[in-house]
Amino acid sequence: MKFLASFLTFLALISFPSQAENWPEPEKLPASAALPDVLAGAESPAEWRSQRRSEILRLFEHYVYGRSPELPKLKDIRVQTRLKKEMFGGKGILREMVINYPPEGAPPLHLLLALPKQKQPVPAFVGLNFAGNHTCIADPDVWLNEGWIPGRKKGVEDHRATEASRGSEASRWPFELAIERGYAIATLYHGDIDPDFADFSNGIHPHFFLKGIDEPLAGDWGAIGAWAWSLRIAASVLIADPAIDGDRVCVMGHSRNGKTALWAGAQDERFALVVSNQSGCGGAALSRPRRGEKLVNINTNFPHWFNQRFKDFNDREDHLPIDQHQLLALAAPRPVLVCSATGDQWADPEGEFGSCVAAAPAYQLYGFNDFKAASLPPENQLIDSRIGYHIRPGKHGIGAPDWTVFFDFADKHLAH
Ligand code: GTR
Repeated sequence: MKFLASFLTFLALISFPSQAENWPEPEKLPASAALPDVLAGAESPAEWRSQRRSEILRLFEHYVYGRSPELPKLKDIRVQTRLKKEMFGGKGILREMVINYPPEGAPPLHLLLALPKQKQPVPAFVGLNFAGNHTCIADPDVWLNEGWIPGRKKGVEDHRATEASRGSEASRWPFELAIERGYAIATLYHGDIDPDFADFSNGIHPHFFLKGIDEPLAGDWGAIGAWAWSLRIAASVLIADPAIDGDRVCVMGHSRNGKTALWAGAQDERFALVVSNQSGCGGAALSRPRRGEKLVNINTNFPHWFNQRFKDFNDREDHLPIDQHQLLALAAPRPVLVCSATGDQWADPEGEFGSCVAAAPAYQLYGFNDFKAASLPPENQLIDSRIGYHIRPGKHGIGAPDWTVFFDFADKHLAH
């Protein structure tokens, strides 16, 4: 079996030459307690873009999230509107779209979109939800998801949604507030493309396995990679939508979906702004300090989120050739906002803040006099430089007050 896997890896390398990096196996990488340098000598945006940025991106693919297939072309994406109606006291529109994309048989995505009713195109946030679009608003016309749903969610029986789950996560998706603020919100369920459990026989992954193999190779994408891919497909659809301002599509996410938003924003520069809400380990939080959730925790509890190589850094964080500040740096020069909560030490607010500090050189290269804060700001005080940071009191979660911070940050950075 081991021989077969090595042979298939070899085949993958010759068929995808850009995968053929000559990087050492994780166990051969040297230890360094210091954070890896963001710029590594890049002295201009041109040097950053042509060399260092792409190197960091490939390092994250290789050792952390895995490599994703090429994004489907817009002409191959089919969008059907299954719901369109006026809502929110006549001030907004609610739409739901079914998105099909290659390869043939890939699981369809369902994109729920709430937007202000107006003639001019509006800026939009797109983010993944945890349990189906029907949980994001209590509306009988929204599609009741028919796929696998995590069992611990309200109104879920045997991992299937019931009518009782409609609107159960509505507090996380303040559509009316968005409409008042002049933004659209689009959301899709991450389980549409890959249900959140450790099994690679379902969702999108098997569509890309090499013939004769039914499990991921060391460098293949995990769930976060697949979820990020679905956000990028959604971005293609939103950018092409005449109601949306395609230059102002922002990607956001909470927790595991925050890790995903950062990875999607890093790979896809069509996202004009990136928001991470309490994304923690494998998201905005640095891995080296080993506070809160550690690699060994995340890789044990969620073995399907990252690629297989990432596990080789369990309890060996110092050997990582990158750290999470470089994920933020990949958003440069686009605005990126990192939000923490004091009561969410599992996501390590200090490590999330430390990432912002260490990512700043990439922004400074572009002339942004960025992120000068040396210690955590007081609660509820937004640092609104090009890298933004905010910490609020309270626990792990997301709601209207968090979105208010996102809109304030976007207002400042995306104003025309
Ligand atoms: C936790 C996990 C975190 C975070 C969170 C969530 O159990 O340890 O990394 O992703 O779940 O997504 O709510």
